[in-house]
Amino acid sequence: MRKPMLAGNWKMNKTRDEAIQFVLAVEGNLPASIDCVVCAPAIILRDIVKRAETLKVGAQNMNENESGAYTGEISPVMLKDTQVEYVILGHSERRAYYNETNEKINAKIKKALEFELKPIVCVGEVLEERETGKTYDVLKEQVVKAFDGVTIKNPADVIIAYEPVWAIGTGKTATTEVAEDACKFIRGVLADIFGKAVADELRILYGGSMKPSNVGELMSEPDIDGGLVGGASLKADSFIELCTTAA
Ligand code: G2H
Repeated sequence: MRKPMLAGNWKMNKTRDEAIQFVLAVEGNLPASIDCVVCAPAIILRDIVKRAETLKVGAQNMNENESGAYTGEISPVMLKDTQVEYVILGHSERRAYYNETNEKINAKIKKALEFELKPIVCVGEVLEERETGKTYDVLKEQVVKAFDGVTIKNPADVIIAYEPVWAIGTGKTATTEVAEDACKFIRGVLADIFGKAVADELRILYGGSMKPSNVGELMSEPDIDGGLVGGASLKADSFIELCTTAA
């Protein structure tokens, strides 16, 4: 059985005080039957980890090197030292604005697993790819290249997020059918790589304008195990509602 997950991706939002207020407001109000995670800006991770009890904590990115001359970057050693559990890798905003390639994301996944950080690996097509019928080719290429040479010891520790880029922050959620079809396809690709038994244990999240009003319907689909939520995860009451509805 796959444990559902609701992961908030705060992106470049929240000061330290705002984050602490959020943690204090959600603690005690989260369901135990799912993994409730916030992926916060690196500079406030330690403050969140210190106060989080049932809430789990993740970073939003990680450099694939352990140390060195990489100005402005955060290494897996540093994330480990901060005691975060998860790290988002390959988010479409990083692919689009910071030129992250499938090869780079592959190196990051390998390094995260080496340091026992649980990767949340994002894949998804842009609007033009969907409109020209290339969605499944793009998803297959992203998944195959991201996991090239990756060994999965514990499938519960590797998460894939399907985020159609045209649905991110636009208010346009993919229909439940479109989201399920893509997640099912991704699970099939993962089965080709790792075998069906492993693929059946890997969690696949949907992301893209997920909110309390649509999380229930999306998660009722067999291949959608949770959500990676941006905008609707920023307010404590909305995050609590997302988590309780997802549970
Ligand atoms: C997609 C998602 C969170 P939002 O990026 O990863 O953001 O829910 O705001 O569309």
